[in-house]
Amino acid sequence: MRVALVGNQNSGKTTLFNLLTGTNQKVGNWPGVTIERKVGTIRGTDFEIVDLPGIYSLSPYSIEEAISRRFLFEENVDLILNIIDSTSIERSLYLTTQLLELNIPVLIALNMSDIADKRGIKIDLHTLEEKLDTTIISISALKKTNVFNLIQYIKRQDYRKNYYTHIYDLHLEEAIKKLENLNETEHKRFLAVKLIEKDPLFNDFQNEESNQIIMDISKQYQRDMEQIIADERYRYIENIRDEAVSARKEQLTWTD
Ligand code: GDP
Ligand code: MG
Ligand code: K
Repeated sequence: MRVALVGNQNSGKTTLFNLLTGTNQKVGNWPGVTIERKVGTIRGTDFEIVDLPGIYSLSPYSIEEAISRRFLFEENVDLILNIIDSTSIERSLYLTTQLLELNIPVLIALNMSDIADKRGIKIDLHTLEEKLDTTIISISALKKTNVFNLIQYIKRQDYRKNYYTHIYDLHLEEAIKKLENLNETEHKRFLAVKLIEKDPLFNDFQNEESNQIIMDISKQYQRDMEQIIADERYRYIENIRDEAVSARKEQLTWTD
């Protein structure tokens, strides 16, 4: 069993990693770069956990993103442990919407719950779980709150394993479905979205049929498809925020 710890910079990844592994960890570098690579074993299990570089997206634009993406694609990851800063859910969920498109279960650790509590930010976990179709556990890595519980969930593999939260409008979802049916890769939905975005790393997967589907969908929008996909992600995230998060107004940090 292999777990990948994924999240934004400063979401508390290293703090959580240290708690989950204790002294059972090795530090090195990712091949060819001087970015730290930590691997360990989760306490009370023989599950391997790898601390991936802090990222905001799975686009191909930075070394950190490329490392993370390659790892998730090629290294037989059984579970993505996605750590999120509860005080900036909106920013964090942008990455989450991409992780959910991979054919890998995602368990969310909603970190910094101590700060959220102090600021009066209230998050309806049940609604958030329903909306994202995934299992969410509120923790504070700093205060060690609920971390033992999190380990139990991982150990018992007690999390939702049905993927593919539908987040786009009807036309896009239709195009994605058609593209998914054209390929036999492991991460069909992720690939379908990347083809629509015209992500250069997936050029090899283009063919006549996929190009036709993408031309048809592009005609309907008349704008850059990568931007359309990003807009759709944000629209979905705003909707989730409106339904699942409440706070004293002056404490909200959505727009920074
Ligand atoms: P990383 O960049 O994702 O590895 O984040 P770190 O683990 O280095 O944490 C970034 C900062 O947030 C550090 O100062 C941590 O002590 C702090 N931090 C991490 N988790 C929590 C938490 O649950 N509550 C609070 N208040 N601070 C935290
Ligand atoms: Mg770190
Ligand atoms: K998934």
